Amino acid sequence: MSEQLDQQCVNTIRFLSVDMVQKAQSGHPGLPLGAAPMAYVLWTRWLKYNPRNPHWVNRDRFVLSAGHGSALLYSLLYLTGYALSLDDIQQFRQWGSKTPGHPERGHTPGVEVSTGPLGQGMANAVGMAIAEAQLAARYNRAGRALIDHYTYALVSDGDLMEGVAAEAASLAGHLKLGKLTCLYDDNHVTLSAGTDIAFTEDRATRFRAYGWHTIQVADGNDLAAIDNALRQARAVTQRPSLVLIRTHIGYGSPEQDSYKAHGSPLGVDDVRRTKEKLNWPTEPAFLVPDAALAHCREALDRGAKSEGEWDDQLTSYTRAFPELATELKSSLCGELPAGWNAEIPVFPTDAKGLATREASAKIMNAIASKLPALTGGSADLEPSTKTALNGLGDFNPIATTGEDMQGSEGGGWSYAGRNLHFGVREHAMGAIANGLAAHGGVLPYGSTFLIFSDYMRPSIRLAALSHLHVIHVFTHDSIGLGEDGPTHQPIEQLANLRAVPNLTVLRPGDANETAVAWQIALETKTRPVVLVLSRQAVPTLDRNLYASAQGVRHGAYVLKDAVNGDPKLILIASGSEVELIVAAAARLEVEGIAVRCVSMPSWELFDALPVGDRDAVLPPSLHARLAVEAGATQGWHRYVGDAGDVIGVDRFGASAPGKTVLRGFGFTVDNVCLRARALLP
Ligand SMILES: Cc1ncc(C[n+]2csc(CCOP(=O)(O)OP(=O)(O)O)c2C)c(N)n1
Repeated sequence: MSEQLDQQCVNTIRFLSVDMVQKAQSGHPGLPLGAAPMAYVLWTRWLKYNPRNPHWVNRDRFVLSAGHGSALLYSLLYLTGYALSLDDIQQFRQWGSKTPGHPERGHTPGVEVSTGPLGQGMANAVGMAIAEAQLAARYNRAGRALIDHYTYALVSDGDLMEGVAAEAASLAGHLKLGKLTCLYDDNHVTLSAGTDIAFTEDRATRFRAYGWHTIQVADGNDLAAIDNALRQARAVTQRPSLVLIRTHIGYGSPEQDSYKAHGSPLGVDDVRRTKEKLNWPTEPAFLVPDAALAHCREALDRGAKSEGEWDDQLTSYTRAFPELATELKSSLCGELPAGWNAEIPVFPTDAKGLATREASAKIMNAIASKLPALTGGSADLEPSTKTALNGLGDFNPIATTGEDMQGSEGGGWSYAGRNLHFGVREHAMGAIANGLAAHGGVLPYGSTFLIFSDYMRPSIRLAALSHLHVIHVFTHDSIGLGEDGPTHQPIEQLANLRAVPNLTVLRPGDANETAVAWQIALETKTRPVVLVLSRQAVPTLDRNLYASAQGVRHGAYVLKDAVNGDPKLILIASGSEVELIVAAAARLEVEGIAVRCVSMPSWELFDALPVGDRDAVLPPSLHARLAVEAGATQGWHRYVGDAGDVIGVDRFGASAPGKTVLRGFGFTVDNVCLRARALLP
């Protein structure tokens, strides 16, 4: 290919991006100007994709981790033939356009993940590479590499500075994810300054210490050198690669190498000067030379051919391994196979009961063998969160059939293992889980203590925003966890999580509610779900005396109504506090007070009910309402009303045995009765 055409294509990418930002009067021209050459080489020579089918399973994944450079990605998508028009390009950052300020998954064809919060995208890419490695190990057969693709991320200084990316890179190095390559836009400049004021460590050495393979490209405009580096990256199969490419932010513009080129339109005059400097016609804006478009659009034929060949492979694979193929296809579609929930236990009535985390362990293991997509793990808390899939293998590059390592879940060590070990890396766990879900074919869960969900909030938020099906299992859900004290006792975390749009939070009250909560979590395909579970035992209710746990599906349900059917008071609780209101109701009934008990494991599911169904649980005429939950009271007045009351925790906890702490904070049957009586006229 002639150098001239290459250069024309690179400049087309550059100036489409610059013109987008200029027209919108908003955006980031600096990154596209500097990084266009690496993007061009990757997208025209290495990346395997079919613009006509952005969902093709075996495509290479590309993550623009530095999401502020979205104009670059949109230019690439348009030029290579995705369903994005020049008009869409010109509507950059406008209301309702396909080209929003930062890339949004599910909104623009070809955008793999929503990026912008720096560091997240790079960690998502690690998740995608894990998904690829696991699916390949589980489903590929000799001579039939059905799952076989690479994962690329374009990362910036900001990405490499963020802790989440460091956590993920550390894990990726340990896991030897050789099919992951990050192209680092090493331009020495960030939003507010040169990197010399805050970011001076030797990045290559740092990544080598993580176990990565690093390659330096001295000149980010040298297409042959970039091409060569990507070739080297492919050749190293046992380590992820970081290609450090020295670029210049705002290349060619008067503000080149200055932070001023990072995030503001160049302005009419500087756009002209930049075009002149790079020998580009100053008019018209959004110029796309025919030859450049034709060359970039060769991706369409290339992609159709690649996907066509893969389809043939899938056909012959299906013939050779019909059962495996059915299983894989079902996982890729996000289906729950027939009978997936057939073995979920029904827990017998038990006054002593069990912790909902214990119930969860039994439920997960009853499901896992029938739901091959389920994969996940914890941030080094498995013995406490109880989220191991027993005997289903540990995801690790060391291939052994033994269980000779500490912490092994059984079933051997290999990429086929379904137990992921995130290490003490909650932030990366959240972002990696998002990458796993975005990849598809796996249904990921992550687990830690509820208190440490704070470390994961950014990725939980992104999962919700991106409609990713990720399940989080957060245990040790209240001051009831006891001795670990206030640093470990969640207070405001439930309120925090409930504040996230498009997130379902479930705090089941006993073992059978936990079983239903897990089913809801798995059936909910378009949003993340958080399961909030207790450390301490809670009684398993007698469902002959209390309503079916299927009521969890409504978010809140009448567990037991007043004996005379005409309640004068409603007690509402979630999770471990359900046992308290049940006991209090029994006592109040003896006193002649007609009480309705409502179990409310999920605000979101309840809020989604038609108003009539909600009113049937919480009749508007009944004002005497008391909510009991061992967490911040914030938000509960929505359900108890101005005339109601809440027993909650609005200060930090205390270190003592769990029962003592709960008692000290008023979580006793006596106190519930006392506060309840006070609500009656
Ligand atoms: C977590 C997070 N913090 C802050 C920002 C705001 N922000 C956007 S880009 C940027 C830094 C830009 O530097 P770099 O990553 O080197 O990108 P470049 O300037 O080279 O385009 C910052 C701080 C962000 N997007 N995400």
